Amino acid sequence: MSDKTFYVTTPIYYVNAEPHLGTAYTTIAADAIARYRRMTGHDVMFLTGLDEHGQKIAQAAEDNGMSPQEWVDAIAPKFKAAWDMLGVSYDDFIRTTEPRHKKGVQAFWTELYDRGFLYQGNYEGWYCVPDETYWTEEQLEDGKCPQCSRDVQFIKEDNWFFKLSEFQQPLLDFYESHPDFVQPETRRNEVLSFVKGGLRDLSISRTNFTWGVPLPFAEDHVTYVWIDALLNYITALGYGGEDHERFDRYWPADYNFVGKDIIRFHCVIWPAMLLAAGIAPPKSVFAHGFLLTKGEKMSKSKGNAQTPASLVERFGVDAYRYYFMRDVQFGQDGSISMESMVQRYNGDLANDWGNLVSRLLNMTEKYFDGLTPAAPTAEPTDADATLLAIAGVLPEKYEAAMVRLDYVSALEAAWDLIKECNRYIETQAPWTLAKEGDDARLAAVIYNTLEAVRISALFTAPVMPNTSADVWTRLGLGDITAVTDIAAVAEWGQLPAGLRVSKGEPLYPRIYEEA
Ligand code: ME8
Repeated sequence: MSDKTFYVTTPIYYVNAEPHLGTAYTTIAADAIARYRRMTGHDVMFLTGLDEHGQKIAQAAEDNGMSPQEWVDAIAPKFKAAWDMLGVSYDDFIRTTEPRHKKGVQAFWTELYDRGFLYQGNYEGWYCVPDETYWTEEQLEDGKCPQCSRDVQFIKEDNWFFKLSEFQQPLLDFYESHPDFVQPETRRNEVLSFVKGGLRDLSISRTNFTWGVPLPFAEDHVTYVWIDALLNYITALGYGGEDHERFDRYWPADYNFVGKDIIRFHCVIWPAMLLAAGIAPPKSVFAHGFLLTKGEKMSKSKGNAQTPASLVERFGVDAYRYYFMRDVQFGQDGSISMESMVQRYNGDLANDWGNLVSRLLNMTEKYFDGLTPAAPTAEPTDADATLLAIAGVLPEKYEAAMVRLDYVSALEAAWDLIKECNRYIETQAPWTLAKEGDDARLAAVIYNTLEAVRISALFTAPVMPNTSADVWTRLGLGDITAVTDIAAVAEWGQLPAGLRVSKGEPLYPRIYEEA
């Protein structure tokens, strides 16, 4: 096992409804970096899962005439099926109703209790069930939830509290000494000004319903669902259980990926909880933006959410993944539309990538009986040198983009090579070389383009794993998912001679219909 570890997580999604484009977006982004890190030789742990407790879920179950457990058991497979359909290569899938999680939550409470960070008090204030968030009277806007504008409930309960207010300075010190903790920069500023504004103690238990993890020292209280949920990132690794080998190995996480809607939980409450328990916070919380359709946040509650399945049916899995990673800058809001999806598909995928592979394999079939020619021995021409140079800088450019989670630039770097391949074929015109009987140059041109396509497939693999595996198979190469040193495998000249290539169906048949 590699000693370089990489641990990335998605939020655990509420099981009040089925997965949609927004939740799929975070999950695909996490999948792409997880896949890439496996290709750079990291021992990767990629966690996703479900947030199954709390009032909102209990309510959804009741609305559907089921017990909460029946309800979550009915919805959970839909998430797994959606992620399987989207090629999400998670290493673990946690559900907060699992015994391993409950045990970890209780161990955490015992730790905080022993350390003196919990006390009993009365809570009086407002609560937004859809957001599972407490609000004070002053925070409400026109008497509604300031976040989602929906109705709030007044609650008055005996609760247990976490001394969050004691963590203002420790958090500010932590942000100072860990400048990469909150990403991107704009989010960091938002978090800093929030914490500087002062922190109140946090109610961490509820008594007016039972669908949650009981506090070990007060069994009539169930854990506030957000605390329950945040702990998944460590309970999945065995925190609080007998076997914490995975916890020792992977914690602290490299990234908690979240949407910008939930940064206060992840960048304020979460690190404070961990500091209180004597556990290191994650190295980084990366907050991405919202997918907007016609200028509005797409969400389950607004009813403007589409299912990933409907788009996958139309465009295919890899095109789906490509579109969201290529068209929306990770960290910023991005508008998505059917028009731009069709455009990306036809332009980048059908024309640039799919067409290149088809033409090239056709020519290999036609001119070389479907066998890869040998690497050229003649001096490279200027055109060859340009192609080689672009292939040569790709690993570094790609890595530089991926350490910033800049998927757009990473894909652009891969496309620099794909586009150059197309230019190269046009300018070198293998069909003319064939006509003129210049066999040596023809072999050189075909070899070089095949080699560049082999390399392009490596760097498109994290986002488009199926197509890349397919391209490698068509080239007669082995299993691309077995690559653990992408930079070494991408070194020029490794395509063997005499491999049998196969043409196959077009990778991305053009879409003609109107958006
Ligand atoms: O908040 N654009 O779960 P959730 C982009 N259970 N991403 C979006 C999106 C949009 N329009 N809509 C949703 C929860 N998301 C808690 C999390 S974690 C310890 C507990 C994504 O089902 C985004 O990642 O409401 C957001 O953070 C997440 O879905 C919220 O999912």
